[in-house]
Amino acid sequence: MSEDFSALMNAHIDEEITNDNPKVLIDNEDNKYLSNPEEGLILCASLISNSEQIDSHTKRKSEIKRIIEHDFLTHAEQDDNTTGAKTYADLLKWQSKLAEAISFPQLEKSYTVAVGGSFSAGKTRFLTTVLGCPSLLPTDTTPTTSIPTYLFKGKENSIKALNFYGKKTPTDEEALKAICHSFNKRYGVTFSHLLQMIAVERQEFSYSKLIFLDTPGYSKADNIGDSTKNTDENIARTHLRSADYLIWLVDQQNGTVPKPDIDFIQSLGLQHPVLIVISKADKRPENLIREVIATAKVDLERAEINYLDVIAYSAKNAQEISATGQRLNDFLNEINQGKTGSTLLWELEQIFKKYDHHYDSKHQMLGLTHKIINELIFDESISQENRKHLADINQKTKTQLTNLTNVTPPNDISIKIVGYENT
Ligand SMILES: Nc1nc2c(ncn2[C@@H]2O[C@H](COP(=O)(O)OP(=O)(O)OP(=O)(O)O)[C@@H](O)[C@H]2O)c(=O)[nH]1
Ligand SMILES: [Mg+2]
Repeated sequence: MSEDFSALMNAHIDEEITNDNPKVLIDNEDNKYLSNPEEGLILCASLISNSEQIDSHTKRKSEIKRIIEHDFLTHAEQDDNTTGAKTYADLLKWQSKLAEAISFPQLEKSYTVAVGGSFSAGKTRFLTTVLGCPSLLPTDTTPTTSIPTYLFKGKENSIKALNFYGKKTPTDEEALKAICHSFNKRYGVTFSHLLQMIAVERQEFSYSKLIFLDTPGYSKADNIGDSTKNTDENIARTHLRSADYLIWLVDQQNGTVPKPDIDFIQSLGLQHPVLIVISKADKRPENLIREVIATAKVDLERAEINYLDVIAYSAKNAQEISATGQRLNDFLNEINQGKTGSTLLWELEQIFKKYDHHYDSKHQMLGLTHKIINELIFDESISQENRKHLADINQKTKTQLTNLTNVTPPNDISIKIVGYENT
């Protein structure tokens, strides 16, 4: 057996946590969820539990799930609409967006600004500093934020962890440190497969009409492998794609925006130009930081990235280095407008419009064939035998046209999802 294969087969032994495993012993951090195992257990139990009550929202969500997974799939299977698979994938994405909007209604009222970058680029510290609460979230030199964290100004000070069953658990800063960091350090467990998001609401945050999103570093070493898994890279990509605006952080030690970052940004297909921030600017003299900014601009232009600007920022000193020294603030004030309304209905309409397009063009094509054959049948130069063939073909075309009109119109499915006709 080759060395590599043997290592692979014994991977579970390497990872096993025993009393001798230093992973268990290294962390003596003063966190009540670690020092008091019962508190830790209560927190874990509540994070993993299913929603206790089936409220009207939960019922409606499962109804929509049934319509998409049963009604739509049955319809698509009986039909030859080649866009069925794509439409189904789009509907599933839409469904999870809807679930997020139901659990977290603020998302539909405000624009989201996501902060992305490689692991330990300084995303969390940057965001909490810009929002005026520097020590709110855990930051560290080891990977920390595996769960997308939404931060927004609101009427109360609260932290809620939302699991994949839709259950919200009110938590505190200490619990957040345990979830994002200490449990991992002590026991080697992460919660990213259980928690879909953490929502942090604070009265004192700046920018009342924006929702900020702190994402996991996309480039953690343990992400390499199965691209279908819910790795930090996939979590980051999904959330960064759905955000309205993106701020991308690059640690100043890179000297420019590294190629993997450029590739990742390009893969997001952004709707708005990205603001690039060279982070930890206090670690280099200002003139060298300005050189990094200039190099980054050249490299971004060469890669044809649509960027708003490149600035540098020190979260340690809460200070920006740029042409005006105010670029970040100006940008955030400019987009701090609030949304006029939810776009979910519109998005659903677009999904079905593309699906319907297949029927419209097929209808047109069959109609045209029918018309042309009709004209040919009456052409005197056509032999009796050919006329009979044409009549057969015409009959088939007619049947196809009738069948097309009889297929459950997809419109019915969209009405079922929405609960009324969305015109
Ligand atoms: N000197 C200095 N250190 C910083 C600055 N910003 C972040 N750091 C440090 O860099 C390390 C990583 O910071 P985080 O904010 O946790 O980085 P992150 O990008 O959120 O990390 P992950 O979520 O693990 O990907 C921490 O030790 C921070 O204290 C800065 O502006 N100056
Ligand atoms: Mg972080």
